[in-house]
Amino acid sequence: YADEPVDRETVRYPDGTVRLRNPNIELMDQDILYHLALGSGSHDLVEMFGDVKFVCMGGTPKRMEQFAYTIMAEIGHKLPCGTTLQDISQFSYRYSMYKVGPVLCISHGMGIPSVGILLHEVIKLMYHAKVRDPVFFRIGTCGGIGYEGGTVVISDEAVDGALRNVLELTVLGKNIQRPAKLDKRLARELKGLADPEDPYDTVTGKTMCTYDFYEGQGRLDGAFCDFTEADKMEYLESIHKSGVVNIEMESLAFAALTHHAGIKAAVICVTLLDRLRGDQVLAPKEVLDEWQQRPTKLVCRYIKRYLQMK
Ligand code: R2B
Ligand code: URA
Repeated sequence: YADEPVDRETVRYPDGTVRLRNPNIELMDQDILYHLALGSGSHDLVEMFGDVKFVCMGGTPKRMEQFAYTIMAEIGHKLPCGTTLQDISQFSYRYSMYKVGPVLCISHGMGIPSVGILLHEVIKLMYHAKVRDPVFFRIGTCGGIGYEGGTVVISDEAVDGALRNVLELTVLGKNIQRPAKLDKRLARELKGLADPEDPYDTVTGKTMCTYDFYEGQGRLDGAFCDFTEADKMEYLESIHKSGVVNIEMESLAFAALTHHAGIKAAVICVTLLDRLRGDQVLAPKEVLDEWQQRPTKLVCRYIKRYLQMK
């Protein structure tokens, strides 16, 4: 597969706006972003989204709505009197999208196929809206490998269940591979924003991304299980030795598709449990809710810094 760095001219116009690596799109009369309930013919996408700088994605609609309100307070963004935030993609009944000034907050659902479809449409949205050099974040949850629940993990690399650093996709009956690379500098900058006073650890490492939550993550508690506890522990210990610090289900597509588009991206997840100690997510709901705020704090700090520097 092509592993050369993405050449800027391939992915940007001279003014820094996103250029698509698909010649078909500019030849179309209109492009319908079906799963977002938006279209280049039906909406003025430049007017609606031209000022976007950050795209923040996370699994659930509720969490992304909460994140939108949090970032609104953090950056002091005001809504017109008497209005509330609207879910722009409400009528897709698939994903939810909120816009707070330069920040777009979108739910991506669970797993590589769901986040993959969304990324195709959001990257096209960046192109139609003529957005310049956007930065994408995934704010999520994961299982820790050797880290207790509540630890924040910044990914510096994404690998699949067999430790391969590529996203594999079957296209026209052939398997193609795209390198799953994240922006290491962005990961370092985020790590630098962790507060030593935080009552939890923030670590950086390799993230494993699987196609399943149960058997695919070596859980013994799915509806099916054809391996033993000893097999599971041998696998988890071996990936731990290879530098894997957490497991989740979207980073591979997130890293590969943003890298292919030349978009800077980072993945920040909170661990819900230490997989070396168990399989079930046992923490009470209020604790889980508080833990899930932790990755958002880093992203808020990053966005605020950027906006203050402008
Ligand atoms: C983390 O949490 C979800 C599974 O519970 C999945 O979307 C992921 O990556
Ligand atoms: N999300 C995952 O994908 N795995 C876990 O163990 C917890 C959250």
